Amino acid sequence: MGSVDTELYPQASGAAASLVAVHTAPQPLKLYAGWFCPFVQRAWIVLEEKRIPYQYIEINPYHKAQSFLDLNPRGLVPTLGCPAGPDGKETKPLYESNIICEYLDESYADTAQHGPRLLPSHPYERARCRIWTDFVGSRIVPAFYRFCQHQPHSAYSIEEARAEFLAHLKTFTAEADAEGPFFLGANISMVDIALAPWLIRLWIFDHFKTGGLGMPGPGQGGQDEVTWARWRKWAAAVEERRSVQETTSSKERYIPAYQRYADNTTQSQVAQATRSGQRLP
Ligand SMILES: N[C@@H](CCC(=O)N[C@@H](CS)C(=O)NCC(=O)O)C(=O)O
Repeated sequence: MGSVDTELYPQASGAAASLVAVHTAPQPLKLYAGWFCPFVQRAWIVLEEKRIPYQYIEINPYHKAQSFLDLNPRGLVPTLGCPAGPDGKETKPLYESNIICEYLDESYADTAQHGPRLLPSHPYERARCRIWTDFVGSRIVPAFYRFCQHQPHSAYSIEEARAEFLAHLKTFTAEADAEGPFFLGANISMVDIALAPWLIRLWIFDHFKTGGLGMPGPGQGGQDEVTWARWRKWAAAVEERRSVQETTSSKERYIPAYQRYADNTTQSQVAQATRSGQRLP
């Protein structure tokens, strides 16, 4: 059953291929990645935002090599190989995209070298940043897959899946700083990065799903017009970001990968969890 997923296109393409090409040389910090993976893209965006030296290593996580399982028993990308030991020569693994992102922000904290921190320094702001990063992972991302994997025989309707997804985006946007353009204000932060990979994949609903994404266009938001206008401002700022664009592959390579989600045939752990109503891996 897993074979459908092992046939994925083997490497990054488009802008992401150019970025990979300049990150193939060995480095103490290693990103074990799948070019197609939105969770990987979070960590990859952080590496780029903070101008951290790293080596990009392409993995097909649906075809788990023992050497990869030795690093991450969950067998998921992203996995980060971190310099460890007294001389930094040992490599120790980390996984879970949001945790990797925080680790990178903390380890490369010199703002002169690595730019503004991605987690605010004030404890209250930092906690708020975590609430909404968690909201992305616990509400928006699961609703994205329920909508994407909806089938005519699903126990819920596509209208329900769409409404749930859009409602979560609205709740998120209503909490954003009024001016922005980013969630916390003028600077990009962890919250923006947590959602960016799914933002740039929203086209898949118009491409694959009857009725499409269904987000109201300019002037069509009714009583939610202000919120949707704020969403568009946020979305434009994130989509234009160099780190987001350069970690994105060509659309035609994503189409077969997401076809499997849209047809609900993929055996990825994310898809299986979605199908059985369980928490995402
Ligand atoms: N919670 C994990 C999820 C990572 C994840 O699901 N990655 C997918 C690729 S997009 C994967 O490695 N899947 C392998 C599998 O499903 O067996 C994270 O945030 O890093």
